[in-house]
Amino acid sequence: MAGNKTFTMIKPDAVKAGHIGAILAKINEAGFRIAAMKLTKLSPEKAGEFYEVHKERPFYQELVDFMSSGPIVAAILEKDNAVEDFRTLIGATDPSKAAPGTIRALFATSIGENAIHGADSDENAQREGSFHFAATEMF
Ligand code: IDP
Ligand code: MG
Repeated sequence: MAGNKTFTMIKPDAVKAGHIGAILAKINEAGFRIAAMKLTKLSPEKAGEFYEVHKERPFYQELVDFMSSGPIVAAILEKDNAVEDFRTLIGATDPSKAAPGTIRALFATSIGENAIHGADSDENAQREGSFHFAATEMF
């Protein structure tokens, strides 16, 4: 059975561009409840650890540099079928291939600086949520 929680980050490009409010509005309109949320900044070490699964990919260093370049909004979101429905809401990794109306189609500028992260499985949503939040910060 699909789980009801996912993990997201509004990435440094979208925070810098002033899109936090507009992105949260899309998330609310799509029926997600905010279970945890904070404005924070990843150190290069923490960004490297978060994206460890990609460490053999050619874009790894670029991704770590970008994700530690400025503040992000980290959040745990709740909804039935959360992981899959949130991936649909954010759209394809490459914004030029993202469906119209998706968060990446609206706010991303490139395949690297693509505005938002969404966990890709229930297992990763759990791992990524616990990476960012203590149990006392989850509601
Ligand atoms: P996803 O975020 O849609 O799940 P992944 O393949 O898991 O995409 O890649 C993680 C992140 O790495 C992407 O969101 C994007 O920021 C970055 N990324 C992915 N592919 C490229 C690329 O070809 N060049 C630069 N950055 C990339
Ligand atoms: Mg991914």
